Amino acid sequence: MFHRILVANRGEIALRVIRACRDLGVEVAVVYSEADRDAPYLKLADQAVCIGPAIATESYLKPQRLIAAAEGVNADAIHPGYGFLSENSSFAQMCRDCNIEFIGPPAEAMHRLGNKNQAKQLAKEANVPTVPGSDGLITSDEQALRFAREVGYPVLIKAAAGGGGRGMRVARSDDALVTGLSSARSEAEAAFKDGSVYLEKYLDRPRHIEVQLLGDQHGNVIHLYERDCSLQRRHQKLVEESPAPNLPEAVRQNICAAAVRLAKAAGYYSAGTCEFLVSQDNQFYFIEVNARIQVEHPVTELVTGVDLIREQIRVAAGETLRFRQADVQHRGAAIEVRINAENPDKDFQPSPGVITTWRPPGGPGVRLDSHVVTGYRVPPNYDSMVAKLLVYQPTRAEAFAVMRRALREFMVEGIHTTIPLHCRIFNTPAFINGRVDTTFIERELLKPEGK
Ligand code: MV4
Repeated sequence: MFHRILVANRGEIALRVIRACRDLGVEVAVVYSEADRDAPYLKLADQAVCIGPAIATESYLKPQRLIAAAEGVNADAIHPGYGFLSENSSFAQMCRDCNIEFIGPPAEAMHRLGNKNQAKQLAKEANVPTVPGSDGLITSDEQALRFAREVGYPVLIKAAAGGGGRGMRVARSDDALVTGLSSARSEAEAAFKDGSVYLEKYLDRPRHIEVQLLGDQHGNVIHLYERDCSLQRRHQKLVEESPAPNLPEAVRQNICAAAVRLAKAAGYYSAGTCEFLVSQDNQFYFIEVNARIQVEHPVTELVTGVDLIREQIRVAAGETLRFRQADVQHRGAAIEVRINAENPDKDFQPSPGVITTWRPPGGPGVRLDSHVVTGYRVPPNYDSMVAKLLVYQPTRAEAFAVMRRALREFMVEGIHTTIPLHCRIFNTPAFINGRVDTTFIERELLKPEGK
């Protein structure tokens, strides 16, 4: 096991990793920027190291500063959390070149899966269903038009280097396809320094279902079942749950088995997620791999009883997975909502500032993952998430009741949050009945007459 881990992140995930290190009896250091200087979780680590100014490109996103911090505290591993450098294969390689273990997948697997087009090719080789699409990258307008004629409109233009919806364009006609190709290319070139794009048939109102994976460095890979993350706004997830409601058991087993096949084909280890789109008629299609621990990992921890951060650290240290697939039991229903410092009535405008009242819910079946305390100042520089509220109950209906109760208990003053929006979501019949898809939030909750 490691002697000392450096947490190269901030906020709730930094606290989550500090807690896992304590539980494992591993020493832990944490980095912080000047904007996070007074963050209360810093005191829960053995050491805290300032890595630069508030602006992330000069602190949390600066590989050399993080490596220097790790060397300075004599850490033998870095936990990247999510976001920032967590999916940067060059950073992973740089850590290992400096004899510091990167707590994540191998750099080669990260590199290959980071390109969505390559990930898709790999999926096909592993016999994992993918959305009907152009075989490989699009190199001419003629090739794109030919594909669209074959599969029919609408089609979706995707950036190979993209992910989370960046560099995507829907095209419903030849004209829109040609203009969309050129704008998607320039957007991707500007954002990722890689303008390559590919095409897919555009699926109508798909669900977003992802499979949690865990692999060790000895070739063992298991899944920890699925999460439904269909409730999103502009590719920002709002609610995640497990099991996915109304998903036939046979489809569920097939999706989970497909995810494991892909991870094995990629030589993947550590924690990771395989994302799928699931059509209205329950066909599933691989879209991308998230080569990191995700925000919503506690949903899976609740339904399986596995501490994913702890296991991620163990496998990074070279240990063999402690469970076989048959040992992983899924029980009950878990739901997570993301509490963001945003004003849902003002187009989700960020709402940083001092939290004057912070009275989180508690009681049976409630878990709150948050770095916030009363008096905490939400800095304007980073992601706006201030807490993840989770509930766990034997059934989905009971989980909904506890979530409504917990949302009512939750008192926050001084900033706006997404709590009122969640109160509405959990009283919307379509969601209560598990009829969810990726257009639900914008269709059911943010339509003009709904305001
Ligand atoms: C799609 C799609 C429909 N058809 N691909 C959005 C982010 C990226 N991970 C993939 N995304 C989508 N790909 C095809 N062929 C619809 C989406 C999509 C979406 C996917 C997951 C969660 C939310 C979404 C919201 C809008 C669109």
